[in-house]
Amino acid sequence: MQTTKTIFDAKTIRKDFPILQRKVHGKPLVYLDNAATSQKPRQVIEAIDNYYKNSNANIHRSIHTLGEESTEQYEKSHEKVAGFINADSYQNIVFTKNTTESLNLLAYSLTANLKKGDEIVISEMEHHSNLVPWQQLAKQRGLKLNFIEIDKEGNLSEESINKNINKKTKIVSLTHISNVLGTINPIKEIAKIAHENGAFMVVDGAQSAPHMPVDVKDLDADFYAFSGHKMLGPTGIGVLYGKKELLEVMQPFLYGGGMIREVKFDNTTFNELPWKFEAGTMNIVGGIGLGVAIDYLKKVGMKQIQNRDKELVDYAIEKLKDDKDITLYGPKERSAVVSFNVKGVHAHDVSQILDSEGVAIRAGHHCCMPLMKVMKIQATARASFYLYNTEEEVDVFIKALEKVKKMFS
Ligand code: 7TS
Repeated sequence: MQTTKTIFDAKTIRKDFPILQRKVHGKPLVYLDNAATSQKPRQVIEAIDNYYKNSNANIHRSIHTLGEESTEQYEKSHEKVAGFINADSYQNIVFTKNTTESLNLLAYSLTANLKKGDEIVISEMEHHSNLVPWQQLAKQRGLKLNFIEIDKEGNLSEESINKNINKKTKIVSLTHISNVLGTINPIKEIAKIAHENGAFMVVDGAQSAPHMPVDVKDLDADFYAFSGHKMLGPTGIGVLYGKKELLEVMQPFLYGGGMIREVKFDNTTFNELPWKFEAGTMNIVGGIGLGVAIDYLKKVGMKQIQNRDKELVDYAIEKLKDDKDITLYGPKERSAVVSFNVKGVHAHDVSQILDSEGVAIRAGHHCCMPLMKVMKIQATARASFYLYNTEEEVDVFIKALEKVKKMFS
């Protein structure tokens, strides 16, 4: 049997990312802030350039060559996204601005029938974009927002899952992977519990779509939200996957051009899926760029990317775990994220000193202020990896941390 195994070579992959050639403060850039946004390969950059140079036109309206080329490319991207997460068709794929907008869309459109006292379940580790929309909705509509607790290691507590999801629960909305702890949540098992209780399962896939193979059918997610910019695509393009029968009955989130079938002075009928949810001129080039990013990720292989992330994260943790000046956060089994603090040094100072060595990490609350409160800390420093990172870069990062410790000793 012929094998189609791709040989993973970060050094070759790096050549596709022009930005990785640049220097910061005279040092080679070591980009370890991938959980915030990924860098872009030249294939994506060139596709954007090529689109504006050759095919730019609005979609779904003009019957001229450019209009048709543009529409075809944009629609094709929906198909690519559907294939990437094993959705049935492009009709399950709504393009949005980002994960945040996808989740807000749900907070508006999925909740029309909720009554006072109905419950929504999220967790203590949610990003603000999977917390604030539900919290504000709960306040406005008299709903109850419950939080699944995390255990000491940084996993969702099984006991708390079972306690919080019950017959009063209408929506369970959880992150697949924590952007702070790297925890990989057992979504498939939780979706089963949600469904047994008659609730919808919403998944925040901002950190999982870029880093692991995702099969929305296997997860049995009712909705799955993610952002193009964290997975080699451009900023300003995001995705909301939804089961067709649910999207069909949901009211649109935004009204206007493009999302209609027929408008009369006193009534409007809406377009078919997914266009019903894509009002106004969309981020056409962003959608096309995301399609090219997906081509790139598929060529490398999501399973291989997941394995490579694990190699890098294990390598970094192995170097940090016995250091008495470093506190590490998060479970052993994790995605490509290492959150930590250096004894006696604020995370922002850690980040600033690392930057002087060319190393880009993020420091702060990572848009998870309630999680910081649970962990009884103000902030963490966070290194996050992706397919173009190397062990040599991890070594530079570790060496830069030595400088931090020396400066503060
Ligand atoms: N959900 C999770 C789990 C995230 O990590 C992020 C972004 C979002 C939602 C929001 O994505 P957006 O594309 O709509 O902004 N996380 C981060 C981060 O960890 N650092 O910067 C952004």
